[in-house]
Amino acid sequence: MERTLIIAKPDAVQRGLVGEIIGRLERKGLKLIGMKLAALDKTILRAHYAEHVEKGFYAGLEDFMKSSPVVLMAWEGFECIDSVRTIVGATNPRMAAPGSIRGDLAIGVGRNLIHASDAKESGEREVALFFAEAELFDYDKSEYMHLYEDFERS
Ligand code: D4T
Repeated sequence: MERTLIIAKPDAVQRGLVGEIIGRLERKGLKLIGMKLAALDKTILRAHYAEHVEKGFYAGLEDFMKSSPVVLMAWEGFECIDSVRTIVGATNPRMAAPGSIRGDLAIGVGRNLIHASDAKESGEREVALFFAEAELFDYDKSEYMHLYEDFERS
């Protein structure tokens, strides 16, 4: 099963949209395996956004990400990276499909509500960056037999 890191960004917390985001991922059938509120600092943001640190928008992104607590979540599911990226929508909310979180609920690129890992490797790396192993939970989800074929559940 793949893991993805979801960050409900400061705009999601301030706009009261954390429950909406969690609800959409729950309704898809994904499994929440870790969750906490956190204030992110420069060091962890620079590690998380390493590929963007030299870009023109980075300073504003870092200030924004420090402006309020965020909700950090780890979710698990069969090929969940792609399905979550589809639920989240395009980076620019104005181009995001209707029905996606960003398409329905956001406007600005720098206020796009949510981070979601973009590949299997980044999902593993990002979950490990924000969560200790003891903060992640392995448990049975009884609905799995109604969500997955056998080969998808292994
Ligand atoms: P994240 O990483 O937050 O899930 O967003 P995406 O994966 O969809 O987009 P990204 O990595 O390209 O951008 C990271 C983060 O930077 C903000 N951003 C991005 C911004 O403020 N201005 C910009 O021009 C771009 C491209 C939004 C998301």
